[in-house]
Amino acid sequence: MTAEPRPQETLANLSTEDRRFEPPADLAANANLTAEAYARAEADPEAFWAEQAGRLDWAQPWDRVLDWDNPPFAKWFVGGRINAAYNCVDRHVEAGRGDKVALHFVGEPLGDTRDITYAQLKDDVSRAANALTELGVTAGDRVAIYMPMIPEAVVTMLACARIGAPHTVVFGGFSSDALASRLEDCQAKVVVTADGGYRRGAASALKPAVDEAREKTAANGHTVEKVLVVRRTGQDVAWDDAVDVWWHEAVDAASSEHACEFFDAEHPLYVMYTSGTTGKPKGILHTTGGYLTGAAYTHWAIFDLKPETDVYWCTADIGWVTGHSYIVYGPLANGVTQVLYEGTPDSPERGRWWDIIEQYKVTIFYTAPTAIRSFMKQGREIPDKRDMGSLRILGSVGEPINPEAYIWYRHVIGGDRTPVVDTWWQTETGSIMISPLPGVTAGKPGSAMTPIPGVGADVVDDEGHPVPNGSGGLLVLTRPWPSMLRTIWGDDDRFVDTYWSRFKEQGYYFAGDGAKKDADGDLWVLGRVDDVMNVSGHRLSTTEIESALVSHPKVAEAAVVGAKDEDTGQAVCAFVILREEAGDGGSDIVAELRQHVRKEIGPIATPRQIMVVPELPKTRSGKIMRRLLRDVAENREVGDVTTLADASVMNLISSGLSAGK
Ligand code: 6R9
Repeated sequence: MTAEPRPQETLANLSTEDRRFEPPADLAANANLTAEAYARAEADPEAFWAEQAGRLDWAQPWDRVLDWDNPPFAKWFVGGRINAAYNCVDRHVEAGRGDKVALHFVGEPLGDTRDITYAQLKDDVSRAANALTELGVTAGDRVAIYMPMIPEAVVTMLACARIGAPHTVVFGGFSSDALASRLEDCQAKVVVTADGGYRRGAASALKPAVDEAREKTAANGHTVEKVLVVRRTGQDVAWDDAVDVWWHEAVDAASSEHACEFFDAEHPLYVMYTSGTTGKPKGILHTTGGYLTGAAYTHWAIFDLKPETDVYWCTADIGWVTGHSYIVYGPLANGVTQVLYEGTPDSPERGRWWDIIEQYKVTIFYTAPTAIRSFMKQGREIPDKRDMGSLRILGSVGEPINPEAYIWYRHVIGGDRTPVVDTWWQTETGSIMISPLPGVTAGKPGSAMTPIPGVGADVVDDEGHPVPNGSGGLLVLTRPWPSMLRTIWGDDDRFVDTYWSRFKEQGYYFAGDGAKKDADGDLWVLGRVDDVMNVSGHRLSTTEIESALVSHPKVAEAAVVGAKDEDTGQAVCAFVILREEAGDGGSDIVAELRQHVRKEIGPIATPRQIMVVPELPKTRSGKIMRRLLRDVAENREVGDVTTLADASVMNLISSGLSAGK
């Protein structure tokens, strides 16, 4: 049954959420995947995955779908030969779709737009492939990419794939230290960068960080041989003739003819570093055939993609896995037209995203809950001024989406026409694993619902037994899947330890997330297990309490951490940002919010402390860095802030707190 949308102020939390949204009838009638796919995939997963691999063009077909003889080291589509760039570009041109727009590039400066067709993209990728070869890159060499969200970043990734050189994209907001450690870990031979990029109306520099990182790696004995530099902002850059090469000289002069070589299905495609909770970042290795199969299939199935008519937009950065699978590899393998946006959501003004949707008539939109909540904070007047009637499917990724944010997204952005697909996956999984299907599933706000056809997932207890409906436990994937990580770069032992040792006996992949099954057996991801608190022996989810806080009409955003407590083991500490219209919240705001959580979840969840703050510390991919908030809550010196999108946020929080005391 489709529930009436309720106003955003309505109280709701994960425990009492009972709204359901059926798929729109016309979408269901024309859906790419229907309910029958679940049983078919379950009956013979390998046959199902082989069918999905058939979406791609192979130079040589595989002789074996899965080699799982030496678990957890998987080989998919054994013996097959394929080129990822050929599949993302050439084959569309060869099929007569060369004039179709691949990328509607929207730069941050107003009016800085460029449409790039598949035929142009093919020429650009070929030129870049020739230029990289000229710089000495051969199959197997690693190329680091440290760039803003501009077409050249996409072109470089595909050029690397085309010549079999695994890329490692390092987010442009990362520091030179973070860049240096990644360059060293994967021994990158070449770095592709830009002089800078645009952020919030100003040019910010990138090249100096590359210079610094190169010095640091040199001091540790690793030489980056060449740096290829795109001129984006025109700002002054230091130049070393022996190393630095301008893109507009090397690439523009290169030939647009490039015969592509086909590689083994298991040839490394890329390494993506994840921000591990502690210690050295993990270089997650993805290979070609299986990864591309997973990205193309899920993008087609979960967004019900109609490549002829859809205009797709994913707001992720390509420095994040979502940008890899759902800007570059999935959408381009599927030949859709998409928007590529360089900037921030609110520059030069707050309606920028909605203007882009209106202008390009975007039909499928994929973003993160953190963005949705910040728009909620600004109020619906801004999106309401735009016509977003083109939208037909909305996606969410990156963290659990609170029911309130889901409802607002569906209601205000989607005009109540659009299913919301809450997609659970990880850098390690390569593609979406758990999600509703927009033409099949009656969505529940806040639930990622069920594993998609082909994927096996479950929630288990500490011994690895599936928990009954109505209970919580640990999220596992129960069988291998094509886009699974193959190892951690250079560290097979850590790969086995981190993901496969906890449920070794069962052979399950341990995702590191807590989850619960509701009465219907649908899955609710509760967040990282290290974000699950234990208060007086009770398991409490940070997400659940955050949801309760956000359901209060005065609260825009909330982050909850468990801080050490003498009495209860851990205590709940909450950081909240108030909605603009709530002003300072009034003198009783803290008591009011504590009472609210008490009422919503129960006395056990009542925060010991609630701190009203102007901002929350977030990574570039929008994840709240709870580790830093835990430092504040436990009165420690704040730890490493290098992966924060904006490192000054912690000062803002600390100074705000001391001023308020
Ligand atoms: C794609 C991506 C992975 C972690 C994952 C989980 C959280 C992602 C989620 C979600 C609840 C969702 N996560 N999607 N939690 N619901 N729909 O985000 O990859 O950066 O590797 O993060 O993000 O905790 O384990 P990555």
